[in-house]
Amino acid sequence: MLTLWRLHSAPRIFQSAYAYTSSYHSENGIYGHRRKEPSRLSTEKVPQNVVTSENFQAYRLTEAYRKHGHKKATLDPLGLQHRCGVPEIDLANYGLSKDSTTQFDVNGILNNGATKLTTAQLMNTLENIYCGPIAVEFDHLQTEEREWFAHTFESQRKLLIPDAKKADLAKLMLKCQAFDHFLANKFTTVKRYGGEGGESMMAIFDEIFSHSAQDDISHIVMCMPHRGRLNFLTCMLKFPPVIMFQKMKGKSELPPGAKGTGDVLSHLYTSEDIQYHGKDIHVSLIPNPSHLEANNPVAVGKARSKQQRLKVRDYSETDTSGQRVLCVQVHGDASFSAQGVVAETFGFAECPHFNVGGSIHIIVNNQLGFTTEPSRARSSLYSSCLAKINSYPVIHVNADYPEEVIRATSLAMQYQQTFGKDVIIDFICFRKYGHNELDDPTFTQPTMYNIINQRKSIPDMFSEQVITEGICNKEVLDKEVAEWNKELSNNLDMVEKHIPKAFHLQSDWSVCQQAGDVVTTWDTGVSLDTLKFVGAKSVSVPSDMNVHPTIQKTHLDRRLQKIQDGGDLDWATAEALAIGSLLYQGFNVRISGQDVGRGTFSHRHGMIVDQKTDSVYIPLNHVTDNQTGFLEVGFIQVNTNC
Ligand SMILES: Cc1ncc(C[n+]2csc(CCOP(=O)(O)OP(=O)(O)O)c2C)c(N)n1
Repeated sequence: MLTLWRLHSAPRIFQSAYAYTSSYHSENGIYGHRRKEPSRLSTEKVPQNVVTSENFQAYRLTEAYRKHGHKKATLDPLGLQHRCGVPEIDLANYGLSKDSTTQFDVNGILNNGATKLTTAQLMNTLENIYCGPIAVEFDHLQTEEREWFAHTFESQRKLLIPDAKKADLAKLMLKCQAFDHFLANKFTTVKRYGGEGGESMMAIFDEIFSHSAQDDISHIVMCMPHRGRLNFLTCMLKFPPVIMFQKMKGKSELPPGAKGTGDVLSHLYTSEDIQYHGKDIHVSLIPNPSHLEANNPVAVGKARSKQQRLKVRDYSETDTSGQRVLCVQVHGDASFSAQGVVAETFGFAECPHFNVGGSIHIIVNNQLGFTTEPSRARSSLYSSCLAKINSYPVIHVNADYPEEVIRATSLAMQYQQTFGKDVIIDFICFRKYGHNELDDPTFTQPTMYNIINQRKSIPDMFSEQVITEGICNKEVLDKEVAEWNKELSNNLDMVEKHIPKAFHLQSDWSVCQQAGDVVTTWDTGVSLDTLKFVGAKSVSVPSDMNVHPTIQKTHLDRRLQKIQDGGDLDWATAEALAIGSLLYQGFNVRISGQDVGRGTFSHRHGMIVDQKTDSVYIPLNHVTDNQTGFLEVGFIQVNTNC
């Protein structure tokens, strides 16, 4: 458990956070809704020394960095993001020169304690604050929030993280890494969606719990997709590894005799009391559905119903300021920007009877959605841009810097607690392996994985840092990992004997019944010769193409063999025959969605990526020389023949 560390005791001013007076008919009070006071809507406070003096240029430059500094920030641990220049922060635009010796009075302009700065000093200070491993987007906030944000971010930018906290974090991340290594060794064929490349997300959770304890939050409701979920469950939420191991060995998490097979490994969930700073916090990590982001509104709804039970916020007869219940929503970068339910949930976030006083959003941004790159997954600059529909602030942070991750989280918590609104942490990391560990990401991202395969892990880098800084010695860290490995081994030994307890269809759910079986039959008919012809074409590529050797062997060669043998066809081949025969007859076909080129289960390979050039070839668009129907992967096309 990490030590007490309080950055800032922010006053709660929920009642002034709303810009517009609600015209809701129940303004005088109705169950589950309390009227919010209108915002002060103060006009922007231009510092006095600016209005009257030559400091105006310094003020304008500072404002430019506040707005545009994020575009220059060093956010990508892989260094792959192509960032163009940021002319908005060029000194020349403000009539300033680096070489000038004139000193500006920045007291009241900048909030980091500086008073007199030359142009060069001011620029360096602003670069350090706004263009480093944390970047903030807050220009779109309402005025009082914007002022608060600039002040808090600038004044806390370099706040020291206590040594004990750093040591604890190094241990926590090493445990997280050791857990992945343990699973990789003992369960070689299991899809675990490991946390490797994003281990510093544990720093976010830890900081949220730590702040929550200090802010008297007693209940946290969380939703979270697959990535790093098993690590979080075991390393931080005390989930018994033995149950996980049983699941990995093909056993059900349900007790013997229970009707049902349980859910998949990455959907396991828990409800647990954890202790921080001597206080209990009840954390519910709700079940994870396959359908990404579908559990977001469920988490918000659950948080609200807890507020009802505890009679706080909208349900309190006296006090609306106490939070007590916090909703934390974890997302993937591709799903956050792609899934409509995220926007829908934002749509309700500030509405009467839906508002929960703000959620903390964490986008675990590993810069890939399965096989899909950001440029093909969204149209916005950042995955997080959707949050601006409600004018929520966004804090981007580079996962390679765990201390910065703590600072980013602290800022997010302070904002949410101060204004009772949502805030987004865009945690930019990477994915050490494929979407799951059985997947080969070099099929589709050869260049990116060249970089990933050559770099050090985040826990190892941070451990080296704390050792070098003399905060912790190697033996202590090694011992921590050894003890954890022993605990995991002991749990593994218990797998055969452990009997899980029933937790499904209990209490309120006892009225539910298991669904019966469903049988589906279908029929189709295309001539065998056409199918054989199309099938062979679906795996033909130009002779000079550099095909990934695995795809050559397991996809192209194997399918050709199956077609020749005339049997034992797999799903993807059947699909290729169906699509190909339509194209052959002149119909267009489009498949829309992320990963449709390669296929979610690495089965389709409708597009083949050249291993040297990253260029893409779609075999089914070359079935005949005079082909008129084409396959389109990933895009929408308006055509009555589709
Ligand atoms: C609604 C929905 N569409 C597609 C999928 C298939 N799918 C599973 S994970 C995944 C990629 C998600 O990418 P991202 O949100 O960035 O999370 P990551 O896996 O990279 O952590 C996809 C497309 C799904 N589970 N749910």
